[in-house]
Amino acid sequence: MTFAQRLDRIAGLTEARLGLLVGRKSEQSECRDNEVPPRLLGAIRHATLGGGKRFRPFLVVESAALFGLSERDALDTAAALECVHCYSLVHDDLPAMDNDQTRRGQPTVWKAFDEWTAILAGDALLTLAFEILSSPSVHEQPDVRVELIAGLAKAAGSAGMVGGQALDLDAERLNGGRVLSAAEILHLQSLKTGALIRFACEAGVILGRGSAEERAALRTYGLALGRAFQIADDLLDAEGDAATVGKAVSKDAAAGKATLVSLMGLEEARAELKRAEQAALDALAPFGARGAVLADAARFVVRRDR
Ligand code: GRG
Repeated sequence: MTFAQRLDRIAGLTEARLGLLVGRKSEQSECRDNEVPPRLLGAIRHATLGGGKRFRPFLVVESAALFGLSERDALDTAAALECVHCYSLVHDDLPAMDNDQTRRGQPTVWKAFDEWTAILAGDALLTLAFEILSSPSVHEQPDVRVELIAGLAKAAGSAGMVGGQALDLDAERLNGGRVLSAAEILHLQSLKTGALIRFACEAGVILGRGSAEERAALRTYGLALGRAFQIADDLLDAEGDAATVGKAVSKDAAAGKATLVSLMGLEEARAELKRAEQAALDALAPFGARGAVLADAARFVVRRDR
């Protein structure tokens, strides 16, 4: 199977599992009672289904595969993480944040529904993630489930993704035009984008009960991958095509957003992207040939056009 086929396959599995986990109208679903208000349920389904690369679920499944776990063994953890990612996109698109109209080639949730429903759909997805992780379907051992819950909470919270989003918006709106340094930009991006990507890689070690050394290696890989992912995202914003990317482009410069592209220009940002790719590849050395799929994932991040 090629890398693209593997990514597609895991995206399909994630989509199907999420479809069940978030609930369906007038049907008994596996993990929810049947009392989700229909309009809210519609917004939750709009936010989670029918699009997205499912790159974080892919990382969960493939990092777990390093320890001999099947796709099925890792899928609910992958789906829980994707719920958190989807919530973050829904909230990021709100008028008070990025004020975006299009996401994954569709109207954003607040455009398709309204602002309060988008806020509530995001809240519901964030809490659903932890409901999923508490279920024995994630792992039979409670201590593994608790470690996943704690790890995801930390990665998503105020010292992780939410903290990075706060630093990003403060820099854009409160800093009185002060230009952030490269170190400050990399720090905020390592939280905003990197924390969830890093956790996706660590989740496989937690599920597979890997050693401290293996965890450290995947953590280093995840951090470098997250950095590469964000730089590639900034390059796509500067150079990409909106129809292919699935959302508006050229927004960062217009908003005065602090990115490596705005600070250093395209060429230096591309060089930094290559350095991050190499750091990710180097971190996989302890896994030898077993790390080939994750190595392909790093190459994919650097070359992606969406
Ligand atoms: C609102 C708490 C909160 C956080 C928002 C995720 C995020 C933080 C902001 C999104 C803005 C953005 C464009 C960040 C850059 C990297 C990123 C997370 C891109 C979107 O992820 P993809 O490319 O999206 O994996 P798909 O649609 O493929 O899932």
